[in-house]
Amino acid sequence: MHFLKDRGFVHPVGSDITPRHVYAQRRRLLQGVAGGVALGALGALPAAHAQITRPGKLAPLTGGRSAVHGAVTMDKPTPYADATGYNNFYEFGTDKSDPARHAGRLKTRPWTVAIEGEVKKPGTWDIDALLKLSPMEERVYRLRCVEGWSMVIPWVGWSLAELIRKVEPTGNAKFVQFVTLMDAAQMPGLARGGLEWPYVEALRMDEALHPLTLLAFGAYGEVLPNQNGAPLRLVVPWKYGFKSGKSIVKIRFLEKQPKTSWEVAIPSEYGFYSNVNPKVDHPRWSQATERRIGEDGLFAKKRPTLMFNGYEPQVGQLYAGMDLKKFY
Ligand SMILES: Nc1nc2c(c(=O)[nH]1)N[C@H]1C(S)=C(S)[C@@H](COP(=O)(O)O)O[C@H]1N2
Ligand SMILES: [Mo]
Repeated sequence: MHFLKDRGFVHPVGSDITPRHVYAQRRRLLQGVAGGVALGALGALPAAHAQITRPGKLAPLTGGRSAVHGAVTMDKPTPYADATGYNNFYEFGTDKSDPARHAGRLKTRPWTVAIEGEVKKPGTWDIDALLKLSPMEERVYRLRCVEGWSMVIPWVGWSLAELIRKVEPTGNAKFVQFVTLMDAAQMPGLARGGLEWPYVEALRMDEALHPLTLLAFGAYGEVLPNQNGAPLRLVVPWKYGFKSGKSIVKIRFLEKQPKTSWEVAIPSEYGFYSNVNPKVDHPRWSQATERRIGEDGLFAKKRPTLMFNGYEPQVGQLYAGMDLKKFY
């Protein structure tokens, strides 16, 4: 029970997690408080929910407790400065500090997301309409980069499944592709090449529909910092970080498995699935352990990487019978 050793952070425990309908009811009650009802009469919100302090840098965007199984890890959240200062967002440069330095120029309004392909309701969503599609939830997920480091980030968003159901995929839709912004005027990294732009990623339909697959609009109780993928990005917690495309502009429903940017760039190293798997080495390094960002003091031990990044109980059955060495 390593989490008991963490200091200064009260970890949520399973019995603390308020089901979403209870939370929603409580929130409605709180909204009614303006009418004069004493707040004390309603009882306090669960303590753990208040543990993530808003950095106070961007517009607030809070979420209720998620009822999705496994949506709140017990691990201590990564300090905001690390989560927003050490990033991969190649459109802004390949150095870990480039996104924080250059993404400030990204314009996140107006912003639209096009829904295309095998759906009964294609169309274009304005970001502000999308924000209201489903109640925001806070999900504290581990994010494990294929490079061997990891973070724990309190995201704010809702399950991608909510949007998928709304646009009604046809029977031909087997894959969901995410196309991210490609704008050389705002993104200095595009000129350098390296990857195929726009950055594209994709999931199998059942992966996309899994309740843990999150469309995130915020983090740390505020709207997403640009360097983390504002105004919306995907977060697939059991896959390597690169599956979680930032600054999405298009979601396409496809019959055939599409190629992803990393597959195209380095086919010998990156496959379509890219599930976190400590037993499958990257061709150039081991994936058995990881360094938790924010814990990298002189004596910080590396952590063992967990199968499916620790989400095996929730997602393992999606891959039952698949050879995970072949489908890496
Ligand atoms: N559009 C885009 N999305 C992207 C990337 C990128 O370069 N461009 N990098 C990916 C990689 S490799 C990782 S590890 C995560 C990092 O997310 P974070 O910076 O919010 O931790 O974003 C992913 N999404
Ligand atoms: Mo990554």
